[in-house]
Amino acid sequence: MSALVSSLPLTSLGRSLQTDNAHFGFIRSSSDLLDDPTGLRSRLDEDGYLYLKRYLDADMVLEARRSILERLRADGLLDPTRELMDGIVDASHLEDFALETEPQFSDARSLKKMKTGAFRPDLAVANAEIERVVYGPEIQGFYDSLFAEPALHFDYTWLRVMGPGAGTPTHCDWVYMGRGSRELLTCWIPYGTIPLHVGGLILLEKSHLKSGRIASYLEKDVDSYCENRPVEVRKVKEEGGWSFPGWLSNHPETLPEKFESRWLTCECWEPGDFITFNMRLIHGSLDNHSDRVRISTDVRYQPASQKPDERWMGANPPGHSMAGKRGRVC
Ligand SMILES: O=C(O)CCC(=O)C(=O)O
Ligand SMILES: [Fe+2]
Repeated sequence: MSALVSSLPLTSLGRSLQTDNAHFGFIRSSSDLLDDPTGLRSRLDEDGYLYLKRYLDADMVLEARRSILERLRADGLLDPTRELMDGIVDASHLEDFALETEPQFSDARSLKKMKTGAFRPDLAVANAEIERVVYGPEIQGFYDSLFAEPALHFDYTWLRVMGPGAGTPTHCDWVYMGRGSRELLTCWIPYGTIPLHVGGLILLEKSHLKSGRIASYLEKDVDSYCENRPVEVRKVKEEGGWSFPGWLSNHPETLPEKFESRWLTCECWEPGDFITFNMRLIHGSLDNHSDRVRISTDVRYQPASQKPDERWMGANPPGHSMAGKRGRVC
C-alpha cells in the first residue's frame, strides 16, 4: 500500500482498518465498459459493484453540493467565516459529530449522538439540484441500458451529511428494502472531492458471492416482527421501532479476516463519480477525520417490470413508519 495510505488514520467506527494489500485495496473503474452493457452486467456479477469515474457533469454535481451547503449554513451548522463550498463545520457543532474512541453500539443513545446531523433526507426533499443529479437522464439512461429495459427508481432519496466523526456501520441494504425486486441496485453519489481521511463508502470485496455465510441476516427485515415474539411485537408494532438496527457488525476491522476479503474504497472520490452495487454486498463507510462535511446520496434503481418495495414509493413514501410494519409467524 502507498505511503499516503499508511500515513492516514483509516478507521471505521473508531476501529483502525489494516491497510496492507491483503486487507485493503481500491475499487476499479468500469468506465471503459460504458458502451458495452453485456460487459457491464458480467462485471457487476463478478465484482458486485460498478464504479463510473467522472460519469456525471462535475458542475452539475457541485451545484447540488451548493444547495445542501446553503441549507446547512442557514441552520448555523457551517463556519460562516470559511468558504461555503469547503463545507467546514462550525466549531460549536463539532461536539455533535465527535467520534467516540470506544463506540458503545449496544447503547442506542450513544449511536444517536455519534450520528447527529448525519442522515438528512429532509435536505433532498423539494431540492431540484439533487433531483437533477440522482434522477436525471444520465443516471436513468445508465440503468435503462444496464437492465436492458426501462429502469424504475425509488421515490425516496437517502441523503447523508457526515460531519467529523464516525462513519456508517457495516450492513447490506437488503434488510432495509428487500420486499421487492432482487435486482435492486444502490447508486451512491459523492458531492464534492472526498479524499480518504474525509470518509467515503467502503465495500467488502466479493462479499456478494459469500452471502450464504450471512443467510440468516439477509432474511431479516428491520420493519418486520414475529407475531409470536412479544418483545418484537412491542418494539415494532406498538412502538413503531425496528426489529433490529440492520447492522451486520460494529467491528468492521474484523471482516476482512472473517470473509477472507479486503475493504475496498476509492483513493479519492470526485464530483461526477458514482458507484452502483447490489443488495448483498457488505459495505459501510470510513470515519471522517477532517473538519468538513462529507455529503452523499444513495438512491435505488431496479428493472421497471418488477415489483418495487412499496415502503419507498409514492409522493410521501411510508419508509420505516407504522404503515411499513409487517407481522409474520416465525
Ligand atoms: O454513505 C454512507 O455512509 C453509507 C451509504 C450506504 O449505506 C449506501 O449507499 O447504501
Ligand atoms: Fe447501505
